[in-house]
Amino acid sequence: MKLYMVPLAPNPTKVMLYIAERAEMGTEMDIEQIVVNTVKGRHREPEHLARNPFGTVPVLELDDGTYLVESLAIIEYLEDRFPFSALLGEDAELRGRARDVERIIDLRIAGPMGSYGHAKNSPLGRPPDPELAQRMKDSVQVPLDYLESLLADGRPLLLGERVSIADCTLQASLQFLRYVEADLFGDRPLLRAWDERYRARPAAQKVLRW
Ligand SMILES: N[C@@H](CCC(=O)N[C@@H](CS)C(=O)NCC(=O)O)C(=O)O
Repeated sequence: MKLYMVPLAPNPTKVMLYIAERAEMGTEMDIEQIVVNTVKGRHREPEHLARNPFGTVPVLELDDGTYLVESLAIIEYLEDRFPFSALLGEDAELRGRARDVERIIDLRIAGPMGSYGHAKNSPLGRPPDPELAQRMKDSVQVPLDYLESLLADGRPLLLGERVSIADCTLQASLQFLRYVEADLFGDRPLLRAWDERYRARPAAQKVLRW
């Protein structure tokens, strides 16, 4: 299989973290990672549009030459294909909770964090937009409080002792914020401690560059 990706972007990074976490647990998936340079606009060129008409990354090319173009669908496909020691957890409750927290992060935090980063200090050269930045900052307060409250029982990771797709999705967005030298955690010591703990993991050390 081949994963078309670009290192800094959150959606590819969450899949890369997932693959690295599985490798640390002993599941080698044999996925070649190929950079599509989005800064140079390669994702909008015919070669990439033939893989994914929406022109986004990540894209997973399966062994039969077909493609998956949604990051969560890619992760769930890999969970199904390599079920031993998978990240979602063994029973329905664990899997439900992992998906729930991952969706909250992706739908309520990741998007606004990306927009906030671009509004503050866009690596794509977009002009600063203080009004948008403030709106995005406001919109992540309740979901960040929710994550802080999850960690209040002393769990080391977002779902407990075991790493989950929620950790991968949140950390992928945080890397982008670090790159643009922005921070949205505010006064949330448990999330800050989680961030340090997660970044010390071998999988994170292998994938994260910022
Ligand atoms: N829903 C898609 C979103 C993919 C996406 O928007 N990827 C971004 C990088 S994080 C991208 O390719 N942006 C380039 C563009 O939209 O032009 C997923 O979860 O994979």
